[in-house]
Amino acid sequence: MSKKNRRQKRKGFQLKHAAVIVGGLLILAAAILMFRGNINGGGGDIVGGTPAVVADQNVIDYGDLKDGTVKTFAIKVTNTGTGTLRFSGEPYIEVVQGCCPPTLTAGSMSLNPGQSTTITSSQFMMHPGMDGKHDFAIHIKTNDPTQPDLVVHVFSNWSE
Ligand SMILES: [Cu+2]
Repeated sequence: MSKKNRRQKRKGFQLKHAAVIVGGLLILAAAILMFRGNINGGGGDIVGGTPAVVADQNVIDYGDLKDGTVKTFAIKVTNTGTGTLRFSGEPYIEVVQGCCPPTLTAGSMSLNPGQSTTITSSQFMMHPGMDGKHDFAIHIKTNDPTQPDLVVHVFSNWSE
């Protein structure tokens, strides 16, 4: 065998190796893509589409309340859109009038189309000296492009 032949033989061997490595990487890449696809299929983001936030009530009006009456409220929020709805942060209360707002708890921070969650308040009541008219504005901030800050008002008027 001449020197030239031997060199060509080795070159062919290396090419074969490279082909095996490239093939292996392609299979690995395909496996990773399939694995990620499975994760998405298991309740992840809906890619594309537009989320839409809807609350089951936009105003809660307790009217006149006697001081010391214990109250709580729950607001059901539904994604009626076609994309995944995400809360930009925990829903919070802005005290427009009055004092002593309750705290809020959201069941879920991310909703796929058709899914709902409930925002629940802690128990609250007013006493003499902190009674009168109250207006709590509940801000529900999401990635809904047409309604990024949905506000639900909770009105109450307390007296002895
Ligand atoms: Cu108050």
